[in-house]
Amino acid sequence: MSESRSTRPQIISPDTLRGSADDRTPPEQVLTSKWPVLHHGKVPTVDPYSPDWRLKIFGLVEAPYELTYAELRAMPAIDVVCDMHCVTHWSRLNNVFTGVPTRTLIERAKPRPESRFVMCHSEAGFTTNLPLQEIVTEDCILAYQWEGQDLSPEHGGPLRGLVPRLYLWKSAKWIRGIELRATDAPGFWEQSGYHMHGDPWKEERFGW
Ligand SMILES: Nc1nc2c(c(=O)[nH]1)N[C@H]1C(S)=C(S)[C@@H](COP(=O)(O)O)O[C@H]1N2
Ligand SMILES: [Mo]
Repeated sequence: MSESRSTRPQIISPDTLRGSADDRTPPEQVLTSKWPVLHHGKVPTVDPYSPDWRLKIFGLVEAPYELTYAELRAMPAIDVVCDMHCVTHWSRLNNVFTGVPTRTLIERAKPRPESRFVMCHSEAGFTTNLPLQEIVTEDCILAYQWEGQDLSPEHGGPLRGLVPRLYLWKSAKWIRGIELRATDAPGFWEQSGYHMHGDPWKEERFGW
């Protein structure tokens, strides 16, 4: 029988080290042990092994490229231990996600020096924007597993962004691309008034 314990490197997201559960709960958030499902629109049907599924890293880079899902799954992965905070006031502590570090994926495309922001692109046109520096911290991954199981379609499977230090709307489900940019622009929720940055500790919920 094979050993099921993970031998992957484990990264602890720094906000999980703030102390007690209370200390780890940002202002005006309520803890839940369930994992709510939240998104705009229908859960897309995605076959990541179909010939047209590709993950694209593009935009203001020297070397844009695409990966098949099999190529992505073959890359070195890490486990990230993190807390999740949704702007609708629920937080869930102690999650373990597995995936490929976003920093590795982005560095491979050789961002031009003017690149300072990213736009994440998902199925059905969903987007979310972030400062480049926020998506290359060591606890950011493109995740395909949660607690050792492949992510369910409801939670963004086959692949989602994970940016644990910011509100969860910055963690794009069903992600298909990361675009490097010189300037910031509002993504899907940001166009309806959500914050451009989204730090839960500063309650950057709305307005920009
Ligand atoms: N593609 C896509 N990703 C998305 C969203 C969405 O509407 N579409 N909503 C975001 C919001 S507001 C939250 S709180 C989280 C919820 O993730 P969960 O359903 O896995 O809890 O997904 C984020 N990612
Ligand atoms: Mo959210």
